[in-house]
Amino acid sequence: MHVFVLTGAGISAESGLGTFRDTDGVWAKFDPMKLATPEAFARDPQHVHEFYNHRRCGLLAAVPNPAHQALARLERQLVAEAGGVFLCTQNIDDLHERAGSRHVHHMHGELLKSLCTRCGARAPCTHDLSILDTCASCGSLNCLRPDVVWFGEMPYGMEEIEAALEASELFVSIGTSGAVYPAAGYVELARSLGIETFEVNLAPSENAHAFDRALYGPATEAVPAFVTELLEAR
Ligand code: BV8
Ligand code: ZN
Repeated sequence: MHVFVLTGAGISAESGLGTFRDTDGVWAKFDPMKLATPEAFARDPQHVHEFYNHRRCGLLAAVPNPAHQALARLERQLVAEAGGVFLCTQNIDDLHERAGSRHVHHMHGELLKSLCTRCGARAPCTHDLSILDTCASCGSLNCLRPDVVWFGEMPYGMEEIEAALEASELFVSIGTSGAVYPAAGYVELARSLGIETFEVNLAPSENAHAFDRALYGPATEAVPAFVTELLEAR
């Protein structure tokens, strides 16, 4: 069985990482249009660096939760049966990987990587970035940015995502509000392909109507329950 899983900030909420649109979410304190756009970075790069440096510190102190671990268990079981999980995450954290998921696609990039705006080099990044940094590959000064996809920028691996979705028998959306495109459009694409759709979330998302089935509750309870039910039902 091949399952396509889309995750959002809600799966990492109980690991202590903020969501975007909940009342106490990250964007409630910061305006994304002032921080998560290339224009914002061009206008005030150090301010944007400080926003991501703060979130990187938080991530390094966080640990995966039972929801991340349940998806890693699902992947191990299905791979053992010649199936698999295509885990497409909107999140820029590495909690899926630290929980043991092997095939993770970060469509919005990764907070623990830097990207050189001059030569395109990517490098692991667990430290603060600033305008005083130089690129280890090309030596340019003040050219590094977090390797994340900002509003108005093309998400990573769109063709790979759509090919994986077409090859799946089940589409599962976990911990996302369904507010940001193109990720929010994947459930409609799944439906148009005749693929069963399932939502696992704290509360119904903006596109809850598009799902065949749903399970609501905190991810640390709902995701392990969902995985157990899916593995037992086959
Ligand atoms: C694109 C990375 C062109 C950085 C993010 C005007 C100008 C420019 C673009 C647009 C525009 N108008 C519309 C657009 C398109 C735009 C968009 O969709 N805007 C929205 C606001 C309308 N999209 C883009 O710009 C994208 N690129 O369009 O390029 C293109 C596209 C296709 C083809 C060709 C060209 C790029 C978008 C990526 C932006 N980068 N993040 C960073 O992280 O700082 S987006 C950001 O929001 C996050 O990454 C996240 O992925 C995304 C969605 O948030 P969620 O993950 O869903 O989190 P949220 O807080 O919203 O919801 C949390 C959910 O969890 C809730 O439902 C809650 O109930 C639940 N929850 C909470 N606690 C728990 C829980 N569930 C379970 N358990 C819990 N404990
Ligand atoms: Zn460079």
